[in-house]
Amino acid sequence: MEPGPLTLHDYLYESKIENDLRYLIDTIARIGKQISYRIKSVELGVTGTQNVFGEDQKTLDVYTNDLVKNILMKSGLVSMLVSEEEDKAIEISDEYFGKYAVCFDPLDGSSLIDVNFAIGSIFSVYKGDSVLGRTGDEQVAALYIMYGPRTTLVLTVKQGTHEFILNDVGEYHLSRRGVKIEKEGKIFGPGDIKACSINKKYNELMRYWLKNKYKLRYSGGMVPDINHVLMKGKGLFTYPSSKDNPNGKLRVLFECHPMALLVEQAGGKATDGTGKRILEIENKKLDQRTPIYVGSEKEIEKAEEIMG
Ligand code: AHM
Ligand code: MG
Repeated sequence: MEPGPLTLHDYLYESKIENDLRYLIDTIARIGKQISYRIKSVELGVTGTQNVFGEDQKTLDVYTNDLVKNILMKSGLVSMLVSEEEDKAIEISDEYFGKYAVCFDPLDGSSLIDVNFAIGSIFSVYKGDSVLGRTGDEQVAALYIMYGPRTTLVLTVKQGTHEFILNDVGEYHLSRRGVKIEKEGKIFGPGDIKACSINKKYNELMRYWLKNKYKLRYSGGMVPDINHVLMKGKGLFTYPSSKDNPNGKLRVLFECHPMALLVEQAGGKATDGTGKRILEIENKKLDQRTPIYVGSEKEIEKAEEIMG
């Protein structure tokens, strides 16, 4: 009999990572299945509650945050949990205390739920029981689960970046092994273009893309926008600083570090627009933000030259 396609479970086994990290990623993947199902079935709407950044939370935000929290805190695999939706780290009781610290954004791009655009859950994993004082380079794994027409899981355990597709019977199958980002690619995903009205350099960068006939691919969700760069294997995504957001909008722990690791593991670049690698940024506080430029090496260098 022909062997079936390689599953996430097979891949994790083959990668020879520590058993507990393997169980942790398997557990997160199972949570992703539940979220994927809920997105299709749950009643949408704003709950009236706000997250720590003063933004409205949708019903699904609350559901996904509670789901991730409740499953991981009792998994026996986690020592510390930090959610983008909460201002303090979630404590793990002694009986469940495990080996890994996990930062997560349970549902990134939640403002896109009501228009039925793709959204995603992002996870960043560190060994040990702390995340502050550490850099993105210290992550041992990063992944996102993207809920689009199909549900995909894109993972790195620092052995390249790989894509898995969730099939009808609830298995993740390896669909792309060793995703690669080329050095150049005329595709741009410009976050926060309203910043162009006051940020002259960002305005100039936008004009460069338009003049040089780059293709616009921007959905307003960081997960699908960076997923586009990864799966097409070229282009760039940017979210700059602006007068309103001097450090940009996107959070280091929950969004920038894990996405930067996935991009670098695919051979791309991830910087803050001034040449500093995102993965070298130290986690100083839970709600830290940074401007971000990710994608093809030469495109990032060009963007830095114009922004510099
Ligand atoms: P969220 O974590 O509150 O969902 O915000 C993050 C999202 C990113 O997915 C996206 O790149 C960015 O916000 C877009 O924000 P805006 O439309 O405000 O420029
Ligand atoms: Mg987010």
